Amino acid sequence: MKKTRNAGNVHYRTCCLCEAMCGLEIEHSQTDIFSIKPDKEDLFSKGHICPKAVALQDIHNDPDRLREPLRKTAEGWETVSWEQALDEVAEKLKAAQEKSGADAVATYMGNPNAHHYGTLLFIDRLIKAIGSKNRFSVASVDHLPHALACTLLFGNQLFFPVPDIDRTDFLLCIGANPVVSGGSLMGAPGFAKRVKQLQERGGELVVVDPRRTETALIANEHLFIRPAGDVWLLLGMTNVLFEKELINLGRAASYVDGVEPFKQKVSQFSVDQCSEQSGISKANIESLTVRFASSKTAIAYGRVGSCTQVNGTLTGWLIYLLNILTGNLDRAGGIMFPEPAVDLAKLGKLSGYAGGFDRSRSRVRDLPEFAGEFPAATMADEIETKGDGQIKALLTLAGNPVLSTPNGRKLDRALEKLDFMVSIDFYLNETTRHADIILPPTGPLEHPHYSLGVHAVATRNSTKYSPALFEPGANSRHDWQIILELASRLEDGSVGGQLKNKFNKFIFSKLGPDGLLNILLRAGTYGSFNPFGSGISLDRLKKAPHGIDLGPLKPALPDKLFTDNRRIQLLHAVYEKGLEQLEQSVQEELNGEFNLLMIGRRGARSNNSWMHNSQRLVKGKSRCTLLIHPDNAAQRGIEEGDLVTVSSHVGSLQIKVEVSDSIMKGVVSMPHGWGHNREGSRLSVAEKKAGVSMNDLTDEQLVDPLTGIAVLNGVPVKVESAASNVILESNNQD
Ligand SMILES: Nc1nc2c(c(=O)[nH]1)N[C@H]1C(S)=C(S)[C@@H](COP(=O)(O)OP(=O)(O)OC[C@H]3O[C@@H](n4cnc5c(=O)[nH]c(N)nc54)[C@H](O)[C@@H]3O)O[C@H]1N2
Ligand SMILES: Nc1nc2c(c(=O)[nH]1)N[C@H]1C(S)=C(S)[C@@H](COP(=O)(O)OP(=O)(O)OC[C@H]3O[C@@H](n4cnc5c(=O)[nH]c(N)nc54)[C@H](O)[C@@H]3O)O[C@H]1N2
Ligand code: SF4
Ligand SMILES: [Mo]
Repeated sequence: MKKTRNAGNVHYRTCCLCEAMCGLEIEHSQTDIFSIKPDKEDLFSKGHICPKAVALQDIHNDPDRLREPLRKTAEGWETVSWEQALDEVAEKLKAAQEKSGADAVATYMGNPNAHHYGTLLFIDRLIKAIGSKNRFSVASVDHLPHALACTLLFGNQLFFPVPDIDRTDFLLCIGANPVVSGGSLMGAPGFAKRVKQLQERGGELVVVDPRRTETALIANEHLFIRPAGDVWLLLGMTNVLFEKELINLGRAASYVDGVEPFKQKVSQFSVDQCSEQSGISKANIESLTVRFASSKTAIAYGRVGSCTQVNGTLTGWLIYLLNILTGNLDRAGGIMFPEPAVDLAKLGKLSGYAGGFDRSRSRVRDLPEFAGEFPAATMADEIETKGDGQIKALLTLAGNPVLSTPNGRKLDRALEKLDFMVSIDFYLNETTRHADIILPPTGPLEHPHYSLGVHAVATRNSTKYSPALFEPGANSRHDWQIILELASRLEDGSVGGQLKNKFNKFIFSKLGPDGLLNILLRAGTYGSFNPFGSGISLDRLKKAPHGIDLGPLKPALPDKLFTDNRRIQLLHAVYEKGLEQLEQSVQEELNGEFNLLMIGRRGARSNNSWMHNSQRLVKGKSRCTLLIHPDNAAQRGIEEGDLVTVSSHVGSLQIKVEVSDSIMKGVVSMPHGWGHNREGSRLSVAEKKAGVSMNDLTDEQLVDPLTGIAVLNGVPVKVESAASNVILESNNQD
């Protein structure tokens, strides 16, 4: 049926998909969306938008999106009522714990949770009600090294210094591609435009990446770096700082400890050695350091490529140190701490989520806990290895670990061995197909939105509330409602416990996320409980559909530090150990079979693993390709568009190649989040453009041993022509 336009219905909201927090203008009727455009008046994003936001309507309308709880039976999936589904889930989880102990139930929390204030505000109750040590999340395939550094340096894993890109003179971008990603731990809509402004004011952007990325293309300089060589570049740079007496802590000198001991530790690495190991010439390391240190203001920034790699833990830390040693922490144009309307870091501290490291070890591989979680790279081991503490049941919440964690095939097999699995998710996908019960929450346009998590990492202070666009169906539940329903069914059954439980249930479900948000806004820096005052409150936000600007980032240290003594200690045991191990490590020559290093690549029309069911995003030629340097292609007799076999220590797959000198010699790149052709999923569009999963090649045993952060970049692989393979195989059969 042709849609008729009903002009006048315009809804403003913040896109919930990534950290750029773009303001959207959605033209709609009661049931249909006519258009999704940038909200030019949005005070934070100022008219920026990307193709993914337009696809929000496809998620909303997707016939494959689950709208009722599903239960797996021998004959296939059947729909069940919410009460029945929730009761059964609670019963099965309790049974697993009664039989095998509290740790028998594991949880895995995925990326979209970071964008849901309802989940962020209420998840603590479910975690505590389950009370298991076996907790996993996306942090250990994402930003764990940054979060650990923030814990150790600044006292809180949620207290991130963010690049003040609009006032800087120099931006050093290491292993991030914000032109495509929108910035991460750096909410930066319209990044390319902001780089142009930086260059117009005489500043520079330097990109360090094994691929000439979309961000590198607009940079003043791009340096190819050997995968995982960043730690050497950074050690080289800090050494040059010391040698050339360019250390200048500025105001931070009064609250930073450990500069001298740090100098001692790093001086054992010569700049020559650093150059050799990173693949960046000594002259380039020196020039970069001098330019960085002599810029009026400068930022060193790193993301996914800098931390999901074998030296990720040290790299994440050294990036912050480079800022501190050059006086760029907590000053305009450097890295600064946002002052959000609701302070996530303070909330985290209050509820016991400020960090904590190595307080326990994982059972099978002895990997350290961080912030109460074990590395996702060992989840399959904990399911498969018998003994006390073995995982028997699993709850996944907004996560697709089969496609997003290393050696996804191993996890895929392990999930089949569970006694029980429940997924809170609205897609029947590669992971949730293993569940016994799926509890689907409302879709992205059916609930209000407040960027509680993302305001905390934004490049400017602002606040905005978006109401729901569409009423959720009568038979649907929000994530937070599902979480609370499950929590109350799992909470302590003693008399005292029951009373507390009833009280909690009453308070929380009465207030809901909005009631709680209102209290937190009023209690926050910009809020007030005076009903006649002008302080920020939910009511005030509701009257400001384009958001409220709260100004540029402001200096906040040392007062806001979460460390016990309000000081920053540069050196910590884990980093000292890392430096010792690094000194002993000689870079292994890539010899024998697996002689290329594979890295990742995010695409503008892709959002991790879960938006490929939008025809609008996946149409056209496949973007799931392997990038290879012309020399490496020629050596293997491979040409543009050929199908090749890529193998690693754990698996092998076939993929088409793009031959290009935008990728460094010796390195290949493919995107993650593809591989949608698994039996039993229900993704009718994605299945036709399935692609292959990069994480069928990444190795779950390959982690940075300091923290267990997964190695998703710098994975040794072999690439050969699939055609020659076929001939070889048929030759063998002859
Ligand atoms: N379009 C789109 N946007 C997204 C997402 C998405 O899937 N699609 N995902 C969102 C999420 S969850 C996140 S966390 C952010 C991530 O945001 P970014 O980190 O900005 O995004 P990536 O594309 O992963 O960038 C990593 C870069 O590191 C490079 N790299 C790989 N290995 C190394 C190395 O050893 N050293 C160095 N120096 N560089 C290396 C890669 O070539 C790549 O360019 O993006 C968010 N935004
Ligand atoms: N090789 C490689 N692997 C990577 C990366 C890489 O760069 N390279 N990047 C890593 C990074 S940075 C990240 S963040 C992870 C992502 O890893 P995950 O979080 O495990 O995976 P996503 O693809 O984000 O899947 C999100 C899931 O949540 C569901 N979902 C979406 N919205 C909602 C909602 O509102 N409520 C609920 N309950 N469910 C929802 C989707 O259907 C999907 O199943 O992948 C990591 N894996
Ligand atoms: S850049 Fe991020 S926030 Fe902005 S429209 Fe795209 S997905 Fe949404
Ligand atoms: Mo991420």
